[in-house]
Amino acid sequence: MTETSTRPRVLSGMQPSGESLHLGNYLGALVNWVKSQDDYEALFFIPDMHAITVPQDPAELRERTRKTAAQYIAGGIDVHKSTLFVQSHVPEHAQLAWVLNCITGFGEASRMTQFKDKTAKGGAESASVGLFTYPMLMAADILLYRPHGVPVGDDQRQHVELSRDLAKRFNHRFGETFVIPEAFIPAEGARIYDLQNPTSKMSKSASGPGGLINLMDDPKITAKRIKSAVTDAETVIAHDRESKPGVTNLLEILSTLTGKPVDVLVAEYDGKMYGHLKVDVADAVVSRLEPIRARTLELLADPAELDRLLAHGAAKARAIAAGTLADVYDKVGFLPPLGPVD
Ligand code: AQP
Repeated sequence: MTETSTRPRVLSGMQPSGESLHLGNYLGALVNWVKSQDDYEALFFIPDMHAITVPQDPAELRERTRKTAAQYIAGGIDVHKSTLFVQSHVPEHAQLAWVLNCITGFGEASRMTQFKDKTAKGGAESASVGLFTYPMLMAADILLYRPHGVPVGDDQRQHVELSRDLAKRFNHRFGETFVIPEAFIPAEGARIYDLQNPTSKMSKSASGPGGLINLMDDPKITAKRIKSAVTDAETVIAHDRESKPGVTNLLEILSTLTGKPVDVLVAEYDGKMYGHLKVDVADAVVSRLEPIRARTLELLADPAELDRLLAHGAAKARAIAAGTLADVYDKVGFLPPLGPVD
């Protein structure tokens, strides 16, 4: 047993599906991950198998997987404290996902809103079966490590709920196996909205370039996008998600970055113009993201070292995952394979 194994465990991941993580990924997830490292035994992974639920260019995917790992580290993940690995390096994820697929109802899987959202444009008929079964792979990602908490943004609440249901169902049918995980959703930053369409969440795949703040963008572009954010025809700086979604999003971003409660900010901006708020948000975002961007570029300059860190993380992850999978295979009644035979 390692010294860290006495602490409760958390696990989370972010898809390498874009050129960069965005501000929603950072404030909704990464900031919380970094905080969790002292109190929890933390595992963070790059879900490349989730990324291929929609078409990916193979060379780009490999590059983005490294880039995502570098952004985790640059954003504060300490590989000496936490386990950092790539999902496809740990085959137990796919193996457990199959078992979970077999205890999930088709109707239950059909109720997952992310699948509905992601197929709203193109239609479900042309979506991959992998996109449909994504939540069961995510449940496998989580349950393999028997974590107590899963630090995610608000949009992942339903998927964590499914993981809980599947864990309870499996335990009930086959005997105590999985820990029932909690979603750890931050009080602030849980949902960052698109700058041009502030009623939709900021998203790598769904947001147009003007709506996104990427960790890897040039700071000048970041500042320009914030200054061009959609607000409303009024002039009062107030927090109201229904009638002032654009201003509310900017206030929430500033509050999360500065630690000042939104009502304190609203009082400070009394009588000021939207332009003042935008300049302050742009300064706060740029000064937080710029060092992360610079460190990411440094890390990417040595891909062999990144690959070495990821291989080390995968070995640590497999040591846990293999034990859970063996337990699951035994409980569902799979015949254990003999070792090598003559
Ligand atoms: N807008 C957001 N606000 C707060 N948190 C967010 N997260 C994502 N968008 C926001 C959180 O980031 C983590 C990783 O998400 P992901 O990349 O694995 O998948 P996602 O949630 O589907 O993110 P995107 O940007 O929408 O990616 P695409 O477009 O590729 O699907 C999760 O914890 C999520 O809650």
